[in-house]
Amino acid sequence: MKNSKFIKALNLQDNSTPPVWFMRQAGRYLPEYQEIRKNYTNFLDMCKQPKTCAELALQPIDRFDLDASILFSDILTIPDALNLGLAFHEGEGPKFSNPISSPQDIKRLTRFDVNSLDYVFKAVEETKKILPNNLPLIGFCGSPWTLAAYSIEGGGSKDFNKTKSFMKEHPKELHEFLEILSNACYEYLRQQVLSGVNALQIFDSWADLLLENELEKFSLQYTQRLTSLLKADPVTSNIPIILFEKAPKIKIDDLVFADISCVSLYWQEDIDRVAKKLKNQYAIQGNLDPKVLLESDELIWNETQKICSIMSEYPGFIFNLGHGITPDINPSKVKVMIDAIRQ
Ligand code: 1CP
Repeated sequence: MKNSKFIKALNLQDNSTPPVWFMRQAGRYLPEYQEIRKNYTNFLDMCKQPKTCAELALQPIDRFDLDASILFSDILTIPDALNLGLAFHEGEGPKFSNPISSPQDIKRLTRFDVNSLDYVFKAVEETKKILPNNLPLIGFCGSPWTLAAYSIEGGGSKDFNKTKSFMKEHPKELHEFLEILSNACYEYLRQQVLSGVNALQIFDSWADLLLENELEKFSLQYTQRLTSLLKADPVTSNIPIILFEKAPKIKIDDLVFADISCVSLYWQEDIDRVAKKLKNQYAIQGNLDPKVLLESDELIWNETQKICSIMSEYPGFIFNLGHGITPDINPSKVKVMIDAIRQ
């Protein structure tokens, strides 16, 4: 694994061409994904089939020969394990039938039992069995804050107003919930590592809901709690951690901390500026705007090469998108981008 381009980059070693993988590289934009997906009404039922997860994780690797694979699962498995009743209904995003609506709901929460997520750890094992040798597998979780936001909101939302009110009205109980989630994320990632993942990514996908003074208090503090637990544990202490923050109100270069090996830059970040600040300290992953993949081949080629040329002297550069691939992307456009990186 040490010789994989992806792991080398995470260790700030140079590569002749940057390693490449994409957030949401498996998913609805791929016809071979749709072919399997149509056998399930509820997406979560599909996530509970370890062999199917392995097959889905492998699809983008087979198609594009990427440098890293990511576990096929979802960040919302943890709130589901806390009995919030997750389902993905036809044509809708995630919905919790039993969301956190009051402080009492937090007091009443069932204790997190990592074994209830055994289907995820089996998926890791199955994926490792069929991945090419030396191809790293990334495990992941949502940040405690992002998981809390979904749990309180009861699903996805444009404005997350319920979450914002809960934060104002019940900060103490929210902190208790964030602590529960931090410990759950730690146990969850630890077990993913024991099952075979080679790197970890933490998705703080709703960092942008928080104002500058709230971000530290409600999100970073708990992500740091999680990473310090991982770093103190011999099972996980050597596993590189990648942090994705979506549009944080604190500058990303002021926000990263020593437990992190790599920052995954949101597409709005100025990669040139951040690279100058973080050089020789952190690997950087990013950050083409996924919407560029809706444009002409020529534009995709140019925008991809622009990023590669800015980062050509940066030890530890990993090409990625600045957020996940969306279902409206044509896979042939992804190929254009990969050719531009490897040219
Ligand atoms: O109907 C379908 O086919 C389900 C679509 C889908 C897929 C393919 C969902 C529902 N989740 C996933 C897989 C997934 N989710 C992966 C593994 C696949 C891969 O990356 O190749 C990963 C890493 C995630 C992580 C995830 N889930 C995040 C963090 C990344 C990000 O996009 O910021 C988030 C926020 C989720 C929640 C979620 N799960 C699914 C949807 C549609 C959403 C977003 C809900 C919303 O807020 O609107």
